[in-house]
Amino acid sequence: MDALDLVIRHARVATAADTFDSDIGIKDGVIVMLGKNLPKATKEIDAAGRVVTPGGIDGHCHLDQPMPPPAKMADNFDTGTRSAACGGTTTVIPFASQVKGQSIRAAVDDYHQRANGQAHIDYSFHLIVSDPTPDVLQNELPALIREGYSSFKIYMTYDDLKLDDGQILDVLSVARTHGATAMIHAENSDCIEWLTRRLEAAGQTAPRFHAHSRPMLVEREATHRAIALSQLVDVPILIVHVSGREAVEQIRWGRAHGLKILAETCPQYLFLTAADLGLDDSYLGAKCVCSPPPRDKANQEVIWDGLNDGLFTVFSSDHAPFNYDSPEGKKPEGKEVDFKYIPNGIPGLETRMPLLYSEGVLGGRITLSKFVELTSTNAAKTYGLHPRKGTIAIGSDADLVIWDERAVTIQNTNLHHAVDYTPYEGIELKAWPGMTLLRGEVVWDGTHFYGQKGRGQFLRGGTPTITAKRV
Ligand code: DUC
Ligand code: ZN
Ligand code: ZN
Repeated sequence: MDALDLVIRHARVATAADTFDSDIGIKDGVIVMLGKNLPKATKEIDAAGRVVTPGGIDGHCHLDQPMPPPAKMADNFDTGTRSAACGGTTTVIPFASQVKGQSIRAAVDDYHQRANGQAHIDYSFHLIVSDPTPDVLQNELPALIREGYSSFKIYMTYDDLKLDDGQILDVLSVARTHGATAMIHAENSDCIEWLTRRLEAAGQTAPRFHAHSRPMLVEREATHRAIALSQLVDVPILIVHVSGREAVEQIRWGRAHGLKILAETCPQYLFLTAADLGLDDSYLGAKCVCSPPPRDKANQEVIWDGLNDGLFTVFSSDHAPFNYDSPEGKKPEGKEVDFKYIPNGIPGLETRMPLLYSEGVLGGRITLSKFVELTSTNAAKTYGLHPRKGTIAIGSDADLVIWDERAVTIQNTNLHHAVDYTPYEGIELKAWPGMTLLRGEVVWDGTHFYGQKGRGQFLRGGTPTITAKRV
């Protein structure tokens, strides 16, 4: 064989299965050798004493997704993937979102235009199905699944996106027949509307009341219903962005009954609480308005337990980037508005991996292998990207993170997204990616970002290779 392009020496390699000491030999962007004393390569990196994990896969993030005006996402594929890379993520899966009345194909074509030549890291697409017409169900979706758009999100809330139970059953049937992964946003829409009307009537419209309009009960009820709908169709589902105990209990119940319920959670449910939406009527709480809302400290512990014991299969950011001080963001048309008009979502692509590595692995809450499983391997398996992505193995893409265990304080000025705040400002971490490699090339060295728009490749999704285990 010709000389290796790159050897990473003396790495403490972590996969979802194992942790072992090895050199990593890379040729043409692919891992071709693992072992000690690998032959000399054109380029060498000494990773002595440092952990090397697979690059992160953020299986739930929103980039340059068309929004109802005046809202506009702050990150596009350029700034979003730049930020992801600097936080150790090498693949993102944002959403091609169908607008009601539009074909999904049109949404996919438009989304490719937005991504083409812009991404610094690899990317795949989920679909959002908001208008499951007969043509969508019988023709469009099956064709798109065959072409590698094999996962889609459906919503039980949000007027412009939500499906009723019959529509959900129709869409789940397509997922079953054609082997796609259905992700479900589980909150009861009618309860949210009813509570919102009551809060408005009482003049309770500050950002913090967003959390009051979406208590855990509304997530619990919808989670239970989603599980029942999945059981009726006999198809696996992935409940996304699970926030706390009540939804967790429903998922545990489903799993205990042998139902195929996968689950995702996000950093905001470990590191934020409803108090971050404000204790008074200050508008600053708008920065943390997301759905479901963050809960309380006790619920954070429930989420940690679920990460540790395998209830959660994936840990994603749900990065939904809106500037705080912007008429396109949290202040629509420049105004401090009632909570129901605040665009939902918080930024988190860059901080997802460091937060979980620092507080999870170094904080002694989860093992290194569990970290790899949650941030990379299981997303690759869920969306049909494994083993090309999501592991450190011969034949896999050389998407790698070399970790620096050092004190870092999260400050928005040091992040690389285009959002004017981070909800995690001031949190002290014990680690940050010292180097991120995409297919063998250094894209982040701990200080500098080596961007190359268009370096990121589009990845077709495939058949899931993960099953929900009893927990
Ligand atoms: N909730 C979502 O469902 N999507 C984006 C952001 C959010 O808060
Ligand atoms: Zn959602
Ligand atoms: Zn989302």
